[in-house]
Amino acid sequence: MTEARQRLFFALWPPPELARRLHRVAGQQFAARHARRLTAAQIHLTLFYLGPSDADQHRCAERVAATVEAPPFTLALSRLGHWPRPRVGWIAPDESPPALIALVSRLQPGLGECGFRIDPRPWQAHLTLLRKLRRPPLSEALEQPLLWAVDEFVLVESQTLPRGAQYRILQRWPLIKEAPGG
Ligand code: 2AM
Repeated sequence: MTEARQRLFFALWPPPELARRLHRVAGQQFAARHARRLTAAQIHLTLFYLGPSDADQHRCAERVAATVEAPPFTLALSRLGHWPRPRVGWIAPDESPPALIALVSRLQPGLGECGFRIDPRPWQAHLTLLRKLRRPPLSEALEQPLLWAVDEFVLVESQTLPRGAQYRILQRWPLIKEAPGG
C-alpha cells in the first residue's frame, strides 16, 4: 500500500496583523502586475523545507523539533529584494539574530539524521511576498522596519490547490529564554 506523503516544512509564522501589513507592503513596494501576490494567510519564513514525508519521517521531524532549544528574538523586517531565477519578491530581516541562526542550525543536523536533505545553498532568511515576479522592488528597504517578536516555530503542511498553496500549521514549539548561566 502506498502511504500518503505530506509536504512539510518548518517555519516562523507571522501573527495575522503583521501578515496583513506584509501583504500590503507587497502591493505597495513591488510593481506587481502579472505577479502573484501571496495572501496574508500564506506569508511565512521557512526554516527548513522537509518536502514530501511519510509518517515515520514526520514523527522523526517532530522528535527533532522537540529537542531544539532556542530563545525568543525580534526580527526587524525592512530589506526588500527579488530573486530573478525563482522569480520571487521578498522581505527579509535586516540582520538574522543569533537566536534565529541557532534555531536553524540546531534543527539541521537532527533532520539530516532523519534522512531529510539539507540544502547545500546557504540558508537565507526571507519571507516570500510575490511569485512570478519579473521586476525588482521599487525601493530596497522600508523606511520603518516592521518588528516581529518571534516566540515559537511551527511545522506546516503545504497543499497545492487550484487557487494556490494552502498551508496548515500542524504543530507549534515555543522558544524559551535560556536560564541565566544555563
Ligand atoms: P520560498 O518561499 O522561498 O519559495 C513551502 O513550499 C516553503 O518552503 C516555501 O516558503 C519555500 O520557499 C520553501 N522551500 C524551500 N525549498 C523548497 C523546495 N525545494 N520546494 C518547495 N518549497 C521550498
